[in-house]
Amino acid sequence: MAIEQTLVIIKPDGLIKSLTGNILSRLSETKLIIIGAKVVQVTDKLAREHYKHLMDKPFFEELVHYIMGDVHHTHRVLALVYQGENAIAKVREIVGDTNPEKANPVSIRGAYGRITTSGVFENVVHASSSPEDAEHEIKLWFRPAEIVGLVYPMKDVVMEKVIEQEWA
Ligand code: IDP
Ligand code: MG
Repeated sequence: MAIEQTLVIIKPDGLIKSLTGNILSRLSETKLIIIGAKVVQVTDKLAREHYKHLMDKPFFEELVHYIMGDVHHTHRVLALVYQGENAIAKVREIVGDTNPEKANPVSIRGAYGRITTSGVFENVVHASSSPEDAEHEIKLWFRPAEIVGLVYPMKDVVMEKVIEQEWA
């Protein structure tokens, strides 16, 4: 069985419902290890890139607002990278089906997700669904230095005139 990485995002509804600890406990059942974790304020650009496979869906604009936190008035999500054998399927199993009404009731989405009247599935967590998606998503959400260990090939880039923020 291959060692895989997978991206998990605790979406704004997961945070606002105080489900963070519960979700992390459920995911720890997999015995996978966390190799990256951070709180992210999702930009419009990141939201559209992350969900670009759904660009043509009628719920796309609402989905962008949802992941950005506009709907739940909390502009943050918790992004995590899990690593281990068969990580993608193991996490998807605990996370459950995309549609919370169809998801196994003991899965995270089955237990805590809901369908809004406007039709978006507020399903509490994101989890990558294939090795290709996982690689694309992890590279989109994390920089190499934010991940522990060599996960994907890296390259050195010489920066000139980079302005970064420091504590004042
Ligand atoms: P996934 O999150 O299970 O991988 P995707 O098809 O990648 O499912 O969809 C991304 C997100 O878009 C879902 O988690 C859900 O929030 C929302 N979504 C997907 N399909 C629908 C739908 O048919 N109606 C409403 N919302 C949807
Ligand atoms: Mg998906």
